[in-house]
Formats: sequence, C-alpha cells, structure tokens
Amino acid sequence: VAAALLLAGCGSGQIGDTGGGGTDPNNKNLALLTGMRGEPFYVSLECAAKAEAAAAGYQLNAQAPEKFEQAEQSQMLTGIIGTKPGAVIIAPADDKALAAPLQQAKNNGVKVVEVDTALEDRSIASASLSSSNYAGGKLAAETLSKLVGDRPGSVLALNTKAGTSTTDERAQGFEEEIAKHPNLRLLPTQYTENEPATAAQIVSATLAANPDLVGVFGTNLNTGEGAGTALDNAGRSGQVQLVGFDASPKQVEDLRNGRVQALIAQDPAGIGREGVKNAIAAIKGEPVQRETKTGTIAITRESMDAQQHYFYRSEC
Ligand code: T6T
Repeated sequence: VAAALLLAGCGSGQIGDTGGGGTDPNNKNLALLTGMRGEPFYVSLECAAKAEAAAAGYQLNAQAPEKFEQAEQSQMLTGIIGTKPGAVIIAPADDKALAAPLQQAKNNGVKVVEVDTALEDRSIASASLSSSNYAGGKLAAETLSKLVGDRPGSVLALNTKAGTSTTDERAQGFEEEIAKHPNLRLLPTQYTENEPATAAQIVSATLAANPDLVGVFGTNLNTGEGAGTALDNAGRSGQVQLVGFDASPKQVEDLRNGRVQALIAQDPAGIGREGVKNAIAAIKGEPVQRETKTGTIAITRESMDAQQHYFYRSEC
C-alpha cells in the first residue's frame, strides 16, 4: 500500500550530491529527528524508518521535540551532531531557522536528508522526501467543493505555523483550487500555531462572524482535530463540511462519527522508509534522487472501511 502511494507520487529534479564530503562511508549510525514526539504521522514515519534501518544493518537514533518547535529541535540537532552519525534524517520545524545548524552538520561530514518538511535553502540536504503537498491541498479543495455541492458560502483554511513548508504548500494548493469555484468565497487563511485549542477558537469566531460558512480545511492533524471540536460544540457538525489532512486514530474516529467528512491521508511509512534508504546511499557516496514526492489520497466515511491500510499508527 505504501508502495502504491509511492508509485502514485513521482521522483523529480536532479540527482542530489553524491560525494563523500568528509563522511565516513562505513558509518552505520543514523539519526532521525522528526517534528513532534508521539504524534501519529511522525510515529508512523519513525516505525517504518526503524524497520528499514534494522533490515539494512544500521543503528537509528530517533528523537523528536515535545512540540513542533524550532528552538527545541535546533538544540536536539546540536546534540545529535556531537554523536557523529553518518546522516541525520530530519523534518525541519522551520524552513529557515534550521538552515544554520543543518549547514553545520553538513560541514561536520553528516549527510542531511529531509523527510516531510524541507528547508527553503535547497543546497544543504542531499535528498528530500515528502508528500506532494501542493497537490494534496488541491485534492482537499476538490473534495470539499464536492461535499458542499452547489451551496454558496464561505470557506476557511487553517494553516499551522508560517514557515512550515508542508502546510504552507497545502494551503496554497487549496486556495488556488477553491478560486476556481465561484460559489465558494475563500476567507483569509488563519494560523493556529499547531494548537488544536487555537484552531477551535478560530473556527468558533469564524462561525459567529460568517453565518454562511459551508466548509473548513484543516491543513494537518492538529488543526483538523481542533476544528472538529468547535463545529461539534456549535452543533454544526455535518452542516459545515470539514476536510482534514492526515489520518490519525482520532481523525479516523471523527470521520466515522460524522465530525469530519473527509481526510487527505499521506504515506508517512513510505517517506520514512525511503528517507533511510536515501540516507544510506548518501553516506556511501552513491547517487541519490534530490526530490521524491509521495502521493496523497482522499478518504470519506463511505470509502474508509476499504482504506484502513492508510490509517496512521500511534505506536510501532
Ligand atoms: O501533517 C503532518 C506533517 O506532514 C506536517 O508537516 C506537520 O503536521 C503533521 O505532522 C500532522 O500533525
């Protein structure tokens, strides 16, 4: 299944940097630094990365900050560089702030592989693996417009933190696709700082100010969960169509109980597995694909029973 989504995605761009660049080609230690501890998207990515590393005979030291927060993540990265892994596989929590410490890792002979999120500066990492997030945002808009039907009304997108490459691309894809639907009026995209409670507050305020609200898009797990709570509290679940991104156990439950009408699922396991493969190739000085994009898929209540293999896990 992961393979199916990977096939649905595509590799693009040129071959990344291949040189040893001070990296010991026999180094068998990998570090994985994801975006947030215990969060099902990253847990699913980490489980697959661990399995892949073990199968290849590599050690994988997996860490994550408590919150999706660049300061804590930068600090952890500094500690990781000190352990001299052959490569660090990272989901940078900010597309600019992590550039300096990752450049430092590279200067110290540690290969950098981005998974999920990426830096704006494309010169630092050897390879990047992520969902086709722009296409995922467009898919969310297409799915939402079908759910809304011909009803005219306003639509809201909830982004997380500015500078998160993935959700920025999703919001952009969503906005551009919604613009093609004249019956839907796109409200200014709002930022939740990746806090479900903030997402809930924004949706409650938007409902009060825009009685014609017909749809909400939560660009990730946390925003969607918060939006679901607000719509439920207002007694508007199912009237205002909610499309979420990701497929955590809680989101799947919300889809089943009618709080959410559709989810756009990613392939975190595929991203984790390919991240490890690319890191090993980079350490060995073998050619790696600079950009690999994996697919996303829409899941609705009607289709969910046949799509359980896309659901994320909360432990390995
Ligand atoms: O949506 C995922 C991930 O792709 C994104 O970069 C950050 O949020 C999640 O981890 C879900 O919470």
